[in-house]
Parts: sequence; structure tokens; C-alpha cells
Amino acid sequence: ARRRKIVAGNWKMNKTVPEALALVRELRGTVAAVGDVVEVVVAPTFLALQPLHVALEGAPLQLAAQNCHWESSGAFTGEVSAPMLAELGCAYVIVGHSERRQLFGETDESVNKKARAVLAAGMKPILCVGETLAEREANQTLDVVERQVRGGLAGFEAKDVATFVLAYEPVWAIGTGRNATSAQAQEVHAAIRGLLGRLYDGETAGRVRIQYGGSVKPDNAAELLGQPDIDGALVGGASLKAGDFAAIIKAAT
Ligand code: G2H
Repeated sequence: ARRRKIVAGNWKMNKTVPEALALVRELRGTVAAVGDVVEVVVAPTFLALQPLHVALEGAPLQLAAQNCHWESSGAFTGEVSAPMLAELGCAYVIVGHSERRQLFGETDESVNKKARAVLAAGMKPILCVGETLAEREANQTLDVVERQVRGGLAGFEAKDVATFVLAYEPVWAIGTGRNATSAQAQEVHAAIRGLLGRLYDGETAGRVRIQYGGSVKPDNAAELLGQPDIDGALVGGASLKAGDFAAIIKAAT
């Protein structure tokens, strides 16, 4: 089966609610034009999810949260649960973004628990993996990515894994303006798909969509998205400008 491309904008800690509404308004035409060919997702801050959900009125733009807690409720000051996000109309939750791993102590184990909560709430995880520059230079890229994929997916059955979106984001390419070459990215994507085939089965490996993330821009998107195992992009900086994000969405068609 052909995998539908998925382009997601990870807005990180950017955009007030009015700014978020304005950005989505500017994207509506592009999203409608690509229709069934590309799935378009935006991940605003928690604060903007509800206003965007209302403003979208069923437009084919999916919402993602950038994080969640693994418990559904309780004494966890400052946290937001997966059922709360599902109720707001979120389709996806990003788990294990490298900024969360590096700055907020996220581990493969917490990522795995979060992914479980996301699925239990009826949403789909966007599970991020990727090596640091030191790890790449020590030739550990595939080992690190394999450990993160195995850890994040631990205990899941093939039918659950098939609903995941994986995002390969080399840490050295994030927000640095230095993207992986399409060959570097394709190599890791193919390795991840091979791993899924060994851990589960060929059909599951063929269904999981694997996004590339790390300084995706209008001028490198088409080449990255043209690789056989790159099924979309997780876009940070360039998703904050409607024109740039629209150009990346079009590059996926
Ligand atoms: C990687 C990416 C989005 P940027 O973090 O997740 O950000 O495109 O700014 O490198």
C-alpha cells in the first residue's frame, strides 16, 4: 500500500493564540488544495489547541499536541493528559522530541508510557528518534536510533505499531540550518523500516510512516520527500511562516 505523506508543523513554544489562529487561516487554502494527497498537521502550544479546533470547523487540518503525561488525571502539577487532548480534537501527540529528551529528562521509558497513553486515548503518537552529533561522529547513529525505536515501541503489538508515525530527527540538524542530506536521511529511514520488519512483519513495516525532521525548508523539502522511505516532514522553524510551510506541503505532493 502506498503511504500517504504527512507534513507536520511543530510550532514548539511559539505563537500566541491570536497568532496561531492567523497562521492557520493563511494555511487553509493550501491544505484544501492538497486534499487527500498529503495529510497536514500542526502542533501548537496546549493553549491554542481548543481555539484552533473550534476555528477549523472540520477543515482537513489535523491537530497534534507536543507532549502529554502518561497518567489520565491526578496530582501532576503542570501536566496535561492524553484523554484531555483527545477531547479537544487532537489526532496526534508528539512524543520523545529531542528537546524533551535533552531539556526535560525524557527517556525511552517515559516516551513508551506516553505513547501507550496516546493510543489508549484514541490518538496516534508521532515518535521522535535521532542521534547527536557526537553519536554520528562515533558511527553510532544506527545503534542509537535502533535503541530509541525499540524502547519507544516496547510492548506494542504490530496492529498498534502500524498506527504510529515515526520521526527521524538528527539532533545536529535541529534548528541549526544544517539538514541531513537526502542520502543520509534515506539511509536511516531504510534502517528503521528494516528494523520494523524484523521486530514485527513486512506489512507493518510497509505501513508505518517515517517523517524526516531537522531544518526542513522550502528549498530542501522536495529532495528529502522524494526519497523512497521518507514519508513526510516534521517541520519546526519553517512551519512558523505560512508561505514557507505551504511550500513544504506542496513539495510533498
Ligand atoms: C526539529 C524540527 C521540528 P527545525 O526539531 O521538530 O525543527 O525544523 O526548526 O529544525
